[in-house]
Amino acid sequence: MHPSSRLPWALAGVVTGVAGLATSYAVAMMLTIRESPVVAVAELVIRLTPGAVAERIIGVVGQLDKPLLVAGILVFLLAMFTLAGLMARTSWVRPQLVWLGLSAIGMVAVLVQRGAQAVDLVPVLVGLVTWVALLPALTAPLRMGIDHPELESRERRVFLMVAGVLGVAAVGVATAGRVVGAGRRHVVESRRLLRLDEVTPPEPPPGASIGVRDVSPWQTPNDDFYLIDTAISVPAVEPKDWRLRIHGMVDRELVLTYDDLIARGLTEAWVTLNCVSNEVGGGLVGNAWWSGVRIADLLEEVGVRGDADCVLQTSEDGWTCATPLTTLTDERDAMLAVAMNGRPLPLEHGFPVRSIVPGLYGYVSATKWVVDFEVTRFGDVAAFWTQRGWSEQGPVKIASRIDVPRSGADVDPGPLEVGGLAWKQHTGIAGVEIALDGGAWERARLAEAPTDDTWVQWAGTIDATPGDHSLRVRAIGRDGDVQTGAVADVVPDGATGWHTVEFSVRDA
Ligand SMILES: Nc1nc2c(c(=O)[nH]1)N[C@H]1C(S)=C(S)[C@@H](COP(=O)(O)O)O[C@H]1N2
Ligand SMILES: [Mo]
Repeated sequence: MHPSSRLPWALAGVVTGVAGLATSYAVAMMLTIRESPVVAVAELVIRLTPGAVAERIIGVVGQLDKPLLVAGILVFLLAMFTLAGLMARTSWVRPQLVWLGLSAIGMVAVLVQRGAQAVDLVPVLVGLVTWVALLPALTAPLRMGIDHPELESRERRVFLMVAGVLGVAAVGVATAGRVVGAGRRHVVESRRLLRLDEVTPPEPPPGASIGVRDVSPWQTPNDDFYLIDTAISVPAVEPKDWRLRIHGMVDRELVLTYDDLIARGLTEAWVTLNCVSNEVGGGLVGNAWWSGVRIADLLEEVGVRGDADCVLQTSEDGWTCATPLTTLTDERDAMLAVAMNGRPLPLEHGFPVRSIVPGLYGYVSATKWVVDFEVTRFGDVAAFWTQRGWSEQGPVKIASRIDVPRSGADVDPGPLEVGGLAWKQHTGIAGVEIALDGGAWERARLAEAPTDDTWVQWAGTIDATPGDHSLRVRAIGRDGDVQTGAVADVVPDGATGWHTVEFSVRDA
């Protein structure tokens, strides 16, 4: 047999494979199961990846990590589909083993998800049936061609026609499923129609801006706010379906609906949120006007037992974090936020409800799509990132950043306005100092911050003389803490070190 005849067999495998993905995707969408099996597998891979490895990968590919992972899985699938098609030339059984193997991976991935139900297996089974039934049907004309060489070219035309029709049908089925499911679009619509009467629009305090061009704005717009989470597809939670269960070491368990929550009245505050994975000088930090319900009041309502020391928070997609009780019950107004910068939470920032706790990194506090509060003890639980080598406790470390000049900038000689931001939430910033070319620390000017829970802009003027220079910054907390220059990695509890930028001054 001439080698070119392999091609249609490979094509048959790919068309069958894609058709099976399409039917399983369509069924998942129609049953409004949150994820297709492929996405479930991607989430399983994320769960199984050791924290340090994940961190390094994110360091290299940045926010592209998830699209790359899904793309990688699809490439792997295409290879397996091709293999199954080629196997079908000589064996009836072996391609079925490929389909069974792939389905088994899909089933495991679906079943280990939080709150998995038997119905979640349906999309995988539909995909499997599609695969098993379609490949023999599709390859029948090719087999005819082998058995009756005189018919080969005719059979091949038949095959190509059938494959083409199936390919189009697969796309059609997937699209139809999307249209029928449309769960996410409903939530987008619910969010658009949602009226939160008590939410007031953000008004940054007049003194918050230092007035230096290109320093990041004191208020971070929602669209520019960094995004960090392990969810491949953004959970779509309708406010009317949302519940928060508060249970564990409490006197009276409580299940709140969205309306129950809002009925308790809103508190509002500027709070800066940052990620423990933020590198020195990095952008995984933002400041927003949050509106929500005080967690302290809710915990008082349920009656927390004396020997509890944390709340294990769980999100709709099964992510967890453990937050110290003291930070949820003291005067800092930790909240279940429903609005961000005066608008209902964007879906990707946790709609309809997320936690915000001033003074803690997001990974131990800021649960998006939060659905469960278990009052418990640190000794009895292990949260998502803690299981992966990050610290149990995550108070934010003092930090400062230079926004102007940018690293590598070319500037004119003369007086140069420099500036940036500094933060140590729930302690506050007392001062910022800058040093040019490793010289003495000089005091920078500080803008105003409404509370100790936000970052503060700073600025300074330096004398820029022609040549290459470096500028570094450090902050001093209201508690007297001077930001250390000792370099520490983001793992296990946040980076330290002075942000330094290199820049050049042109000749006069
Ligand atoms: N459900 C869920 N909530 C989560 C996370 C997550 O992976 N899943 N990541 C946390 C981390 S590590 C951070 S830094 C903040 C980021 O919040 P943002 O994406 O709104 O900026 O969310 C926290 N809440
Ligand atoms: Mo984070």
